[in-house]
Amino acid sequence: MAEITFYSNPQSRGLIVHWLLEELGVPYETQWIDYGEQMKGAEYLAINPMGKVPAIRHNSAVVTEAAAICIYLAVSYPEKGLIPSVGDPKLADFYRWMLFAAGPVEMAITAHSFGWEIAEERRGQLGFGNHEDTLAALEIAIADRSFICGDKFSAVDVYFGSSLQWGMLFGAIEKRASFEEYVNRLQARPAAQRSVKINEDRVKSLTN
Ligand SMILES: N[C@@H](CCC(=O)N[C@@H](CS)C(=O)NCC(=O)O)C(=O)O
Repeated sequence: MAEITFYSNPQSRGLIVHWLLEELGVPYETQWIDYGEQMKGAEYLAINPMGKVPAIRHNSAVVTEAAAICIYLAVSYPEKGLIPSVGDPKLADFYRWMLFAAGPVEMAITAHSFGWEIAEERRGQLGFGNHEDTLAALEIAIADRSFICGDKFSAVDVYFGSSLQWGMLFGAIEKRASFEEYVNRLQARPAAQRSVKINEDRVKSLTN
């Protein structure tokens, strides 16, 4: 039995974790969870009380939240080189931009997508400040480097890159040249392509 059980739906943020699992190349077993009854049923709520995917079980540990899963898996398999070592200053970039993507970027995308008007004087109270400042920081994170942690791809690129890709796809993040170059570089990775195919095949199998 694989030591990782991965709970996902092919049309979800589970794609982020799926990509990371393919990058790691460790055995995992996927349990597809349908939206609705199954995701909100007692059995799955015992895994994630939010009734949302993705989630993983790794031996006896359960992890939810895509960003937390990315960090957890990268830390759990250090030999795969998907997180800088302790003592390497690049580890600061790893944590900093992972949580920036999970917090302020996610919030900026949500606010934009839902058309939330934010009064100028309330911006200091908001973790993402405003949309423009968030995009400017995103641009700084990937300026003059191939990946967030420099020349070397890591798990933060999986999460950060997915946020950027989806934000642009859904029109919540404008398509700037640096964003597109970075995302194209990531999408060209065989593990990213494999994960997309697995999920597309799953969608096809459900519609046929
Ligand atoms: N903060 C969570 C969000 C997870 C999430 O919202 N997942 C959506 C799919 S992308 C979901 O499961 N929605 C089903 C529902 O809430 O009923 C994460 O980053 O993992």
